[in-house]
Amino acid sequence: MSLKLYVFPPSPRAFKVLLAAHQLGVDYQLCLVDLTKGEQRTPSFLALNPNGRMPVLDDDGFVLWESSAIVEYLASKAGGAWLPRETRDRLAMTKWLYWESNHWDPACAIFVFERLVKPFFDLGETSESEIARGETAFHRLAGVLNGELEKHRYVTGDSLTIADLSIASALSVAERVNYPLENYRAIQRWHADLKTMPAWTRTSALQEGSRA
Ligand SMILES: N[C@@H](CCC(=O)N[C@@H](CS)C(=O)NCC(=O)O)C(=O)O
Repeated sequence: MSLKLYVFPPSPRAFKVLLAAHQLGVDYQLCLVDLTKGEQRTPSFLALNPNGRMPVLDDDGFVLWESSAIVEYLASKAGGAWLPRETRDRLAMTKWLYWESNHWDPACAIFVFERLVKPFFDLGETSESEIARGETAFHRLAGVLNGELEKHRYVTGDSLTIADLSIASALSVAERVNYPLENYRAIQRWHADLKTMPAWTRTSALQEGSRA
């Protein structure tokens, strides 16, 4: 198979590209980048991504890093309505991919680092001041997302898009990192909805299967 995804499946950022591949029906070969063994720092991996981070896509020599770029590429491979042709329609979706990369992911990453990565790599105690910083950022963003999801079923409207898949991926570890989601009923409804998708189940199985 020519399309390869270099991933560490326990990570929500790996979940994002794997979920997109599964939901969009894009075949791929999974290439494990075991972060517990430092495989992101090997010369062969750094030749693919000089940032030393996964996920990375390699489609027959075309190499992409940054998970949102990978998800967009998968959408272009899948065709159909996954990557809207009309500029305004496309950007109404793309803005959420930027929002996810620039705001949502960094806020969620605080919880993931403090409550998942630290115990996983034995990096010390959870910092309550970091969790407080995460909560401030999270509430500001969750309020925005919840408000949109009160208006329609999915993030951009009544149809599932790659924006939903990207933003929801941080929630793949929601139970374990305990995001403060109690007051966001629309996010809870949307998350529960996405969890019923066979692609979500398949991606979760990969995430769970490679947990230490
Ligand atoms: N903005 C990047 C973030 C990628 C990223 O930070 N990946 C982390 C794991 S979740 C990584 O590979 N870290 C390895 C390291 O920093 O050594 C994306 O969305 O692809």
